[in-house]
Amino acid sequence: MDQPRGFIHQCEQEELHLSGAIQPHGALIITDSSGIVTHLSANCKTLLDDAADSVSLGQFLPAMLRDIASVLPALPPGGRYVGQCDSPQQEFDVVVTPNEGGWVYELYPVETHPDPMAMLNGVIPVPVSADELAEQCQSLIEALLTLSGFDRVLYYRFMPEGDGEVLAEARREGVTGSYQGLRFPASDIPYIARELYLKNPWRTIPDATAAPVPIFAAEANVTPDLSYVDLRSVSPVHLEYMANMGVSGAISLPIIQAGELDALISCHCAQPRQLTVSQLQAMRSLSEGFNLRLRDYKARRRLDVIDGLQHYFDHAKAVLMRHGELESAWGELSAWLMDTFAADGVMLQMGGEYYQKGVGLTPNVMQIVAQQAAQASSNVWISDCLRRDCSDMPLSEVAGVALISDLPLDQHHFVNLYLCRVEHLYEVVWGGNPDKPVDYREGSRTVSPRRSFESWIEQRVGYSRPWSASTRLYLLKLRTLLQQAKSMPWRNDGE
Ligand code: BLA
Repeated sequence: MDQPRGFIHQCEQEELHLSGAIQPHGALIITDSSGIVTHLSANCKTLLDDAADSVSLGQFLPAMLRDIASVLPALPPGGRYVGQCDSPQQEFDVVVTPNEGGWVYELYPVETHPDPMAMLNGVIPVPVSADELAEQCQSLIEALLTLSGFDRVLYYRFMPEGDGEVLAEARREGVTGSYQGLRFPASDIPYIARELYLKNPWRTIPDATAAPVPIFAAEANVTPDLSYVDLRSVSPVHLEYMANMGVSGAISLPIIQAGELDALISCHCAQPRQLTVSQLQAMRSLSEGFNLRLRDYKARRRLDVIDGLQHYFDHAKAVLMRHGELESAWGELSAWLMDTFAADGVMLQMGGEYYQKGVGLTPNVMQIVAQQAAQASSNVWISDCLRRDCSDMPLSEVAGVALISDLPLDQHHFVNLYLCRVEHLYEVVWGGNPDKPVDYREGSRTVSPRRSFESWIEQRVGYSRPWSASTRLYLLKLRTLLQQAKSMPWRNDGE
């Protein structure tokens, strides 16, 4: 397949975790396994020294952190310590994560400790319909808007091809402009950044205008891995993106389903705004509550589909039983297939022979599609845009195909079944021109993000209606059924 829309190689090159700097709203200390400091952020002196004893490279941790250090060995593997420490002058939120045998300490000076956990009351049931799910999603982001005191909260869901769509939005009174329903290209959040959001409970950028703070290392040339460090400094391209959106403060909360980044909850504030770790934890608890209900909802939907599968093919089975072979069943079977899969045509290729009902592919196009499908790991291949997914695709009446391939007919011949859909013109509304996700600065090879997020309408040409998410499952089941139809017990010859 072509690279997804908006994928920009240069954006994937930036090693975000090795930025060698942090944001200035906190301080960073890294120790080795024996508690000796190997790295320090340059602001440690100003942020900590007034409040505590001095901290230096090559020395033991300052006394104010030693109580915390003593409990760290009891953390479960990969666990994260979240707590507080204080000195006579200053309180700190402290987050500690394991790092190559040692530990990374993030210290955030705090004024007060609000009790945001008070928001987390009430048991919310697992939604049973898509409408209920949407309602809960809206309530979630409204609760997050209140809890965060931000201007705008968006629920941004990723689509299979990597682009994303704003499914829900909540705005503080008086905040104008809406992103609801808009789509954004994959390159707005490079894969390299998505990987980091899979590893962390949140990503905060309290002040996009603040200058980054370098990290000093005890040994020259040892750049620390900041994959698990929220203080990590922000990519310059993204800072520009935020400025273009009029955003100074941002929080992202990942929604992870089956190990994959399913959505990001993105919070915007026009003014810089920093929350305490306990406020972030409360936001995370709310989003995780929704995430669990989303998981249960998806699991229930999957079970419904699997249950339905038992009966879904009863008619096709009866037709195949009656005829005993594909060829003579084709008349009835093809009508059923077109109806069931909302196809405009269906083609069966058996060795050199073709059977067709409705619109179909020319032998040349069929070959191109089969070749493309052969590169996939499964015997089911689905495309809603052949022009995008197959190289050298000539003009074709068929825009989208769902294919069951390589069904063995006998030792030498295979059957391919093509479900075909014609072109269906529709509009997609983007937040800015997705074909221009970047502006190349004049005379420079560096990229900078697009400046406008005004709705930009794309007329989708060359696409069919999209195939539903369960099409793959249905086709795999159909493949098994067709395979059984060719084996003896199904045939009625001898009866
Ligand atoms: C990060 N881009 C992000 C993040 C979001 C977006 C949410 C996570 C960090 C954050 O919370 O701000 C994008 N924000 C959006 C989108 C919406 C939104 C789509 O509110 C929709 C309403 N960005 C570009 C280009 C590049 C790029 C062209 O537009 C690459 C050259 C990079 N985006 C980029 C990088 C990060 C990022 C590198 C990671 C920033 C970091 O964590 O340091």
